[in-house]
Amino acid sequence: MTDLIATNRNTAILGLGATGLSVARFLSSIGKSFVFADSRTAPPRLAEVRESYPDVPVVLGPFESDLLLSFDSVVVSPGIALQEPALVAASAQKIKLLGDVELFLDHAKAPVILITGSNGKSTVTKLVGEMAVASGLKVGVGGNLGTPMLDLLDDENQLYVIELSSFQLELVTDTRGAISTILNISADHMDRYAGLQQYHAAKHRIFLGASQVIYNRQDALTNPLLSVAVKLCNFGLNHPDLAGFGLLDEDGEDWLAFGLKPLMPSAELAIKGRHNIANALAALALGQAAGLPMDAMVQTLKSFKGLSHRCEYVATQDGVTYIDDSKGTNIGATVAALDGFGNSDKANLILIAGGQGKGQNFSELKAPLGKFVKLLALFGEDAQSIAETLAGATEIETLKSLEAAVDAARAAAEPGDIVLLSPACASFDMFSGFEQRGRRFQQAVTAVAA
Ligand code: UMA
Ligand code: ADP
Repeated sequence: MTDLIATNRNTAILGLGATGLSVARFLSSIGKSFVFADSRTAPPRLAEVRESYPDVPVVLGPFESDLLLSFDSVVVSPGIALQEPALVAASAQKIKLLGDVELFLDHAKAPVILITGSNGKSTVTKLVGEMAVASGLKVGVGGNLGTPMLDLLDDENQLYVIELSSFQLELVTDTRGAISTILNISADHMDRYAGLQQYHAAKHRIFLGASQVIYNRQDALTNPLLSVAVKLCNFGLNHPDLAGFGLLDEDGEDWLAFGLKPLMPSAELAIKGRHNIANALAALALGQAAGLPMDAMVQTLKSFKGLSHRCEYVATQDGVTYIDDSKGTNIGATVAALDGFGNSDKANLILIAGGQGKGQNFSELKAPLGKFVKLLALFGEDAQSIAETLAGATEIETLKSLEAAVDAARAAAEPGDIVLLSPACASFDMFSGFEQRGRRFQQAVTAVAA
């Protein structure tokens, strides 16, 4: 560490991932010097860092508790918990801890929409981005979705649509007049938080300093505790109030509506499932808050087919349909997928699940499993403990790999059934991320037909 103390650089970037590298590019662009530190001894992007920043000191390996005490500020990557002793020590010494969100909001010159929630963030972020494009705007779309937000900064942008995780929100103190929403809250990342209350508190930081707030009127955990000065709008799958988005019954058909005004039949949405109707309503509310024209937004809802690995159709083989919901990485998402595809008259689903359970309480899956699922094929790090928790809810097999789980599902499926990969778990025990897990599922399914 002495090498760090000896430098005259006063900003440390913690984490050599997508965020850390975007922060480095940004600080370089405004002429600021920095050092890097990562708690891993061989972070995957180390070679890239050495090549791009040959003169910048890099400290690797577990953070020592006094690592950061010589800096004025520390930009913390979202994957690093604030309970890390080096960060606790720095905070106690009044060293400024910040995330990429603060740097981004300090420098964004166009209106910003901020989107968080336990599920549906990426879908809504992409949808609002497409609505903005259809309205003729130059828009930057990213954040937790993939492109780090600092890489989106462009003075020609007319709008930013940013997905935020609870991790990214932990250090946010002022969103500087953003249009902010929490789509829904159900337990996730319980391996990082002491409980739902702490996770909820992190999410609610998205409302600090917001100019307009959109909340889910059917999910009390999303309701803001705010002063009346902030403009509020809400959405939900029930009848809308006069200033909200919801569903109206028009001659026996569900229509998306704003107040008393019907906008389009829900059957014409290109994205499918009840949860996606909620996502569409949230996107309309956000777009309206940003001044997007209703016509362009409705046209987008009729054409936007959704993102890969979110309840994505893969194939039908021997009368059995295969669905890839690899992005279903928590119980709430998997329950939404089971509700969407399940037949409550006769169990028709074979669910493939498992991976890293992130400290969730899997007994919440018992009721939907009993209702819709004829076989649960489990694989991955926490398969055994999940199987023990769910014993008796339905038939359960524990398999060694995703491919073996697909084989077991295929053997159990009958014509008319649906094989659904919706793991309710993180993928990092076996895959680089949910995308790779989804691709491997699709390969295992289609390999048989080839
Ligand atoms: N890590 C260490 N030591 C370090 C730094 C990181 O062990 O010093 C580990 C973390 O624990 C984590 C991994 O490295 O396992 C990556 O962490 P990171 O903070 O370096 O991540 P980035 O590469 O910067 O990517 C982050 C988001 N990742 C996380 O929050 C874990 C990406 O979201 C996001 O797309 C990217 O910034 C750009 O904004 C991914 C994600 O999984 C998709 N998000 C979680 C989710 O959606 O559930 C929150
Ligand atoms: P996120 O970015 O929050 O993970 P995504 O839009 O990528 O959300 O969707 C992830 C998964 O969550 C989807 O595969 C789907 O099963 C589920 N999902 C999407 N929207 C909702 C919603 N509004 N409520 C519950 N589950 C949802």
